[in-house]
Amino acid sequence: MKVQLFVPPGGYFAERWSKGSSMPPLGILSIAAVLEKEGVEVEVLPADVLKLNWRTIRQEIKRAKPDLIGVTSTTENRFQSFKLIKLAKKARPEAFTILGGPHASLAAEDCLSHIPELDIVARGEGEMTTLELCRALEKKKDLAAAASVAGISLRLEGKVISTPPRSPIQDLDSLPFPAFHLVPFEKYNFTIDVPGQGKLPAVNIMTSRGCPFNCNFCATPINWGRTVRVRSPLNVIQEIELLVQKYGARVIFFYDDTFNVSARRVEEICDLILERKLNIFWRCEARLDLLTKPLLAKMKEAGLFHLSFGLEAGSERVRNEIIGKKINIEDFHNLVRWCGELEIIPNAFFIFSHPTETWEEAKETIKIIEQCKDEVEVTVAILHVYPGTPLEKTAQELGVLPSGFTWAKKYHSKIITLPAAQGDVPLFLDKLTWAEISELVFRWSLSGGQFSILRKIPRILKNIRSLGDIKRYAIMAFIYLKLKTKRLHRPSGARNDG
Ligand code: B12
Ligand code: SF4
Repeated sequence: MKVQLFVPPGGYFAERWSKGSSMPPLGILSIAAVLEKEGVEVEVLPADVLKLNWRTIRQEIKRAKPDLIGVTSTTENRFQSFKLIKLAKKARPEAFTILGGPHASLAAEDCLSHIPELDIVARGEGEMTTLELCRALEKKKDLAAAASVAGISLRLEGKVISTPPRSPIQDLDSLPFPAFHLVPFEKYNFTIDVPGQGKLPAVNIMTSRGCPFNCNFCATPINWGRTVRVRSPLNVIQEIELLVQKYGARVIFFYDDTFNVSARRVEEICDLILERKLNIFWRCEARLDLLTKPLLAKMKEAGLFHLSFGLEAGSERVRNEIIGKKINIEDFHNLVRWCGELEIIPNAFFIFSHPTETWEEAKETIKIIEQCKDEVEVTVAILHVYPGTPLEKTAQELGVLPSGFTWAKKYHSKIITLPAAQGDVPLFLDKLTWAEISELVFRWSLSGGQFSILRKIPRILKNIRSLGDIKRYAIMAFIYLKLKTKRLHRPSGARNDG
């Protein structure tokens, strides 16, 4: 069996994330590592950094003559992934096509029902699924042979069927490290600015899978499960040593959904970083209520300089009852204070337009942002709907996703998207008007947030598809100008606490 695994061009990495943050795709590199270890011939083609276009992708497929062609997908880049699957089938009809990643996992039947060129969807973890598929298809080059493999959906005799879910990999240490050597590592331009050090070469790493929490908009508890599986501290350190020694990493970005789910494990990782004098800087994403000041001090000593966490909403009702975040505001303020004392950059995530969120409640969020903007790096987003999440069900009930909606079709007149911002992913709008949402976003950006409407104008114009889009962007422009004028005419020292 010969396998080719693709990151599609455009979308995911190539556009929004290309300037200094393009990073290796850990998912398909982990699959490739397992295949390689088991003697299956595998190639990884990240079309983004290899700058492959549709023509050169076709040539690569014709050259390699693979038996299985796999593509990774997120909801944001799904149309590029679908296009690649279609192209692959056309270029090599005798190969099986397979789609994996968060989007395909959570919308498997939707993908298979609408894309005839797609043979298989891998749901959830792809390492063992792909290996077992190779073994099954090697024995018999017939799609029916794949039906014995757990964790897939496929089309058999015109009907989409799903095999039972695959049990999660319990021992993550048993997996080889991602096959970084299969991608042109030097082409990844991932650097991170470290205070006092400038931009340093960085690498992404995942040390756990799953999240015990259950926020309504999040794909992780469904995709990875609510039982968290963790790699041992030693195994993590060995990967960091490889990244430092072989790939020149100076900054490690722990992308775990909840890096600090076990305080003890974080402490042990810190101890090993210090004992082995790795001399790295690192950042991570954490649950803010699971941190204590002593643990944070230890993390700082081991190189932590930047800490991201979600508060999501200022209103306690919205945060805890609607989203299910279960976070107290006191824990947020304590953490911000500790970060200040320890010289760690706190980075808080907020989202506007939750189900049932009123204007008064949304203003509680902007009030917190304006209060803490000098000490905290703030990231804001408008709520988007992703497949498989509890929010998707709410969106269906409220008609935000109309009946007949499919993730596989590019344009649906009843869906509101901001293609110039977060791709073709539906926005969730409930109680807030578009003018109110625009005001929230611009109040954040005018108080120091990084959102430049001027920079986005060419993309906005390129992506306009309907009268509704024109109306929404016009409202945004009007609100922006109104706030900007108000700001210019405000007496110095006046507070914006509306
Ligand atoms: C790192 C990361 C990023 C990085 C990506 C860098 C990179 N090169 O990977 C950056 C910062 C760019 C990013 C951006 C965004 N991200 Co992000 N990101 C992540 C994060 C935290 C880790 C990804 C990762 O490395 N996972 C580890 C690997 C091992 O897992 P994996 O990629 O899923 O792969 C496994 C399986 O999915 C499967 N698989 C994957 N591909 C394939 C292919 C085949 C053929 C097969 C068989 C199997 C298979 O097998 C793999 C091994 O088990 C995930 C959360 C998570 N827990 O995964 C969110 C996540 C992927 N991001 C998400 C989102 C929403 C975003 C943003 C929209 C955020 C924003 N507001 O801007 C953007 C959109 C980017 C885009 N255009 O798609 C969502 C995606 C939901 C969805 N339905 O698509 C996730 C799941 C977070 C969440 N909990 O909701 N992200
Ligand atoms: S948003 Fe974070 S805490 Fe909430 S379920 Fe997702 S990964 Fe877990």
